[in-house]
Amino acid sequence: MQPWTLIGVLTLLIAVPDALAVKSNDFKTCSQAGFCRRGRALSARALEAKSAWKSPYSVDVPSISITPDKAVFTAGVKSSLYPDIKFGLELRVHDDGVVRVRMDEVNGLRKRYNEAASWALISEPQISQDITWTAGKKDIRAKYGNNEVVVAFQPLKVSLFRGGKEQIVLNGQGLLHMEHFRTKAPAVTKTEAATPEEEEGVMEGSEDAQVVVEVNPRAWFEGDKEDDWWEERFSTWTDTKPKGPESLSIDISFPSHGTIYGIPQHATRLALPTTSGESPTFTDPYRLYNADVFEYLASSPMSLYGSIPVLHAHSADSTVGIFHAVGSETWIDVSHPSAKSTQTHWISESGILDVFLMPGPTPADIFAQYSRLTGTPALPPHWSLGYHQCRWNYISSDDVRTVQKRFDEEDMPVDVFWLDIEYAEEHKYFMWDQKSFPDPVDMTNDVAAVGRKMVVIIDPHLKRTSSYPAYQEASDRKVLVKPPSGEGEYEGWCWSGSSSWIDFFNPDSWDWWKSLFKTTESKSGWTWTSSTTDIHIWNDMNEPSVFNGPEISMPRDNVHYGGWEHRDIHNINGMLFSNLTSQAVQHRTDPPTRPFVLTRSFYAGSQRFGAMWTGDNLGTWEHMAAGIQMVLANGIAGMSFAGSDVGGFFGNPEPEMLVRWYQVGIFNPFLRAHAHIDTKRREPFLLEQPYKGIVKDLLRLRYTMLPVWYTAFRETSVTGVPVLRPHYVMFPKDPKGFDVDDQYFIGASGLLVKPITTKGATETTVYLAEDEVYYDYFSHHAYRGAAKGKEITVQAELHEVPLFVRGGSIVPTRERPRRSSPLMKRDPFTLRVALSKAGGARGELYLDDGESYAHQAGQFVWRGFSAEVGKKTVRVASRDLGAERKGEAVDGVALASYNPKNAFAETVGEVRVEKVVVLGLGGKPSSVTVEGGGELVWEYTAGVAASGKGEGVASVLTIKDPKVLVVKDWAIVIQL
Ligand code: NBV
Repeated sequence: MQPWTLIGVLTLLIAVPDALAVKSNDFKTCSQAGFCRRGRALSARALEAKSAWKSPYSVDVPSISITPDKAVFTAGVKSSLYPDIKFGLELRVHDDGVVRVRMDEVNGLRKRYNEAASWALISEPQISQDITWTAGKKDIRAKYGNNEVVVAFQPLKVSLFRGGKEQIVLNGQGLLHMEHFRTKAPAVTKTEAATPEEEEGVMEGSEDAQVVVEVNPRAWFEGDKEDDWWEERFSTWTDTKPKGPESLSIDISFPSHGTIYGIPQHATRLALPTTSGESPTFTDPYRLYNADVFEYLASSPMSLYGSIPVLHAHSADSTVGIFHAVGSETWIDVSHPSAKSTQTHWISESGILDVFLMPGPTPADIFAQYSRLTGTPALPPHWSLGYHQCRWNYISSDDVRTVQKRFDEEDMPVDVFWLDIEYAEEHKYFMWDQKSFPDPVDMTNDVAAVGRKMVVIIDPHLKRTSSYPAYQEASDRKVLVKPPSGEGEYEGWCWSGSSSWIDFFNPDSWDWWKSLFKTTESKSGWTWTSSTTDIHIWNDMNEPSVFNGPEISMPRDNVHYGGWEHRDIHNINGMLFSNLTSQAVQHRTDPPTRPFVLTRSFYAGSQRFGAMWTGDNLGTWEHMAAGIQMVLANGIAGMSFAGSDVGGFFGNPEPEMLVRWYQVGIFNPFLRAHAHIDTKRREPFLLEQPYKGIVKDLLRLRYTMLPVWYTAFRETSVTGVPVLRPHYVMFPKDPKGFDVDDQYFIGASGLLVKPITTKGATETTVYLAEDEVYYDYFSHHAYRGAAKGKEITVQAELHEVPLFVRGGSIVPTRERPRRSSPLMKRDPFTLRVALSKAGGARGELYLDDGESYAHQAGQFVWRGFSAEVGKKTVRVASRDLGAERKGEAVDGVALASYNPKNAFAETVGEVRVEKVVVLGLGGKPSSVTVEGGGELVWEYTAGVAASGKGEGVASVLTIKDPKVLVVKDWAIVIQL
């Protein structure tokens, strides 16, 4: 039987449901997860008790201590319910104003998982040197700059103030509850719940579990029964919960912020809808529990493949953020007590409280603060910003060659061909199926002949057979995840049948995993000699997805390195796989090469290791729109290099939908078409006209804009400001833009796009947030926004994608169609100068070799473009930003070692600017010259001036071949 026939059968059995809908029964709702139910019950009791509700947690004042450098505060915390249980609170103020609040149980029966941050953070943050502490009777305050953090003693409450205004509050609603470790008591006798008043009399000295059982005086707070404390069932699975209850509940409020964003990944609006309070949009909290959710819903708080516990709270005058470094399953309730405030309630299954309060005050500040903690996105290889052609599956090496040939025949650009799981014999990744892929190295070399690459899938499940080196070596090294007994190897079911999983928390697995990817032979073990360094990697199924496991994942009581249970690290697990794989790909060559690794599962910090995609979307219009919202949300949590499957993974999109999906895709940072094995082939060359021509133009448009994308990626790799910028990031003070999530800007380029995601559309509205001129990218029609925001209506027939250049921007492009992006390396540039209403424009261009790390040693070209409008002249100039910014500390090494005559710059030394297009001039020039040179060839079409009030086609000055080089300083003078 052919492997794909087998897979067809398998998918029918495992994958394809009766109807296109998520199998909700496979996944828990909050009420089916013991700790979530307990957490929500706690908040329900608090709500009912109103002002009588009082958090039992308080600071043990005599234990307070502050380090001599004044930056670290520690204190004991007590719970009035369990006086003998000790908790420790630690608060640190970082030098950028971020406050880290940690709380753990001290000398408990067991240890809570406290290593989540160590996987997410790039280094131990610098502690502030500039804090004044003032201790009062009721609280202690740390003042630094314009900020103040206040720790109230009884009940414990931590608040962050800026400019005297309360911004973030922990435990303001009294929902903090760290379930301490306990010993299992005999069966519970149900008793009446005691009131807080009754409680006071009985609780002294009554920490003994036996007393809890008989009297249960803590019921007013904890509930009156041991709800799934010691064992939990879901469907046919039983979680043995050997550690008993250890959940963590904390309320985090934003008293002056009415909109929140973040906590990806969910298929929801960017501005997060409510889950509690009055008439919530969703009835379940947002869930963070990395899961392979089959045919997920386009609007739902359900978990998806990745989890980033990062949230922005936003208002017109302030943005603050929080990052909760927790790796276990976490549910987050969101409500708005008023239009201007937000309350959130975080309920985690295990782990310590480790919350970073990011003071903002702008979205850009939050990106900087979060990047200092978890790092910025890696600068990807340049080719990876091109078009990726994938499907499950290209079935043979000849199939790959044929597909490549068809692209070339149709003159459609493409950079990467992908192989899904069927390349691997019996789904033993790395091992080519000899019948279908007899010549993998030749195949890859054929693809690489025009600079293209291949991406091949490596999933984390290892087929348990001694003939499979990856499994056998892992088994010999004892680096596989263990079953609940802590002995032997956990065995689960996945594509490869009976499988085991590497425990990447075990450092012994690291160098070994990296060695597998070497393309040369090694004496010490198996290496992938049947591959080449033009093959990069796709990590799928790393939530991990386990077909016969609870919620299609690993049992929570499985055991990892250090004795931690899977429940403790579940959300971090996928990140370690892509981390190690990306290191492996990086170090195949000496010196290292930039890796491309696509991951489905991710956590805070995953941005350092590569790209992600939004998983198995459906070929529906709703999913197309949701994809945009998800890519925006992932971006603000660090994962800028993101995209969703073009065409939709499931289904057979009709041509209109496919065209619209390409319009979405070319404006995603990661552009890949992909399709399920049961779908019809849908490579763009298979389309009929006019669809084929439209998609070809779209792909070419993407390639013309690669300089914009790469420049935007350079910036995010330094500042963390996302590549796709939603309105609240661009215009934080404009409340009308807070809910906008169907249009966005690309980096700092000034390009604004609104992809169409509805059937039959012929026009759409676009929101312009400011009193500025915006030019249609294609027709040069000038539209005017308004100071208080304005909607314009624009044409959007099938061949049209609404794309605008914001007045005041200079956009560099490369307009020569090529088969792949490496072939464009020496192509000339076009500059679109879009004059602003006030006159003038700015732009940037970043170039480097796109593959190595030489840019970190100063091998790059970074140009700044400007247009200055004077009374009688407009001066368009290019200058060396690398030299200008050299003194700045932003990206340290690279800038400091920059030399304008670096070897990379020499390789593009002859590259010209072949065209300059100036939009919105006030009138026909009398002459156009290069400073120090003669008259240039130019054309002028009269039209609307940027400085005027009119709308309509803008005036266009086209300067042909101004004979200026991209690496040189120059100026073009336009005499009016
Ligand atoms: O490897 C097969 C697929 C893959 O094509 C898809 O992109 C992943 O998200 N994979 C999931 C496993 C099976 C999905 C039904």
